[in-house]
Amino acid sequence: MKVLITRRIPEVAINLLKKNKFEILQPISDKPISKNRLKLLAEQADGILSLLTDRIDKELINSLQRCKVIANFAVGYNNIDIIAASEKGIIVTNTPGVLTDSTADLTIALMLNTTRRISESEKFLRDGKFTGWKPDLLLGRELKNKILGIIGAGAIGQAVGERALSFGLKIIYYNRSPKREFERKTRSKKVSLNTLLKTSDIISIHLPLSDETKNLLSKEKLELLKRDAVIINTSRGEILDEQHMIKMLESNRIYSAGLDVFHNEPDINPRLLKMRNVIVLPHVGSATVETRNAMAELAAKNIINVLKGRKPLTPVNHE
Ligand code: 8YV
Repeated sequence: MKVLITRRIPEVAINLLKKNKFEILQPISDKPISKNRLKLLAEQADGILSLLTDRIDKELINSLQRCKVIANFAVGYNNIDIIAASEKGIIVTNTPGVLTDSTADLTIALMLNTTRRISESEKFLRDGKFTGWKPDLLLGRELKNKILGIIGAGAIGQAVGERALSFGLKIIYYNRSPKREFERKTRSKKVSLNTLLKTSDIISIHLPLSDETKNLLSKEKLELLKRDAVIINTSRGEILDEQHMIKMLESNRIYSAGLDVFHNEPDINPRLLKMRNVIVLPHVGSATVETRNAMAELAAKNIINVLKGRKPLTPVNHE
């Protein structure tokens, strides 16, 4: 049986698949695969190991001849038309759990960076502007006793909350269902989205992108934020109205933003690059050696399981 791996990923996945006697179809290039090439190779594949940079839409899914499983190398799967896959009886899997800690760590790094102006301070020094210590040089804000609003208390949101507790942050969260164990551990409280936006000093977004969450933080919702609020986003750019957030940052209506995700990646709105109070990162939430290896391994195991007639480890659709 043949498995298409759409782009170069850690060797561990390839080794595992080969050990299980699968033939690998893999374009050599490290660039995202073109639409045509994807279609051509996918037609021959029994399983596809896809990346967030591949658009697996209805048209592609309907053209698949023998594919039984699409294993996405990501926890998010907004690049795949799940309904079309389910209709065709194709199992889709993702990589939850293994990237929780790396993404939560990066979220905290962005919180510290924005509030303590780390990137800005470093640039200041590198630009030769550090001419001597001053009592008011590059003053930031403390985390202790500030209110952190976690939007989406899934695994990553909760891991952020647990870390935030040790910085003295007070935690509130917005989620469909209450998370009692998380509340107990972090002394946090579930609130409505509006209350969260109105009361948080820092908001951190941890929702998957779907029709319901797209533009959840609309212009109107963003306007509920406190005057000096900080926005952290390590989930998906499209969850908020980026244009409006930019306006709020430009006019200092909010304090700062730490962003790992954007609308139209990798084409970042140039206005974001000009502001000193914005930290921009190239979608590196899960970018550690350990995590990327674990993601590759989990994706490969999902393919192996399905193609050997076993249950997938982490399915996102159910037969
Ligand atoms: C990855 C992510 O950087 O898992 C996700 O949903 O956004 C990140 O972990 C990316 O998806 C790798 O393909």
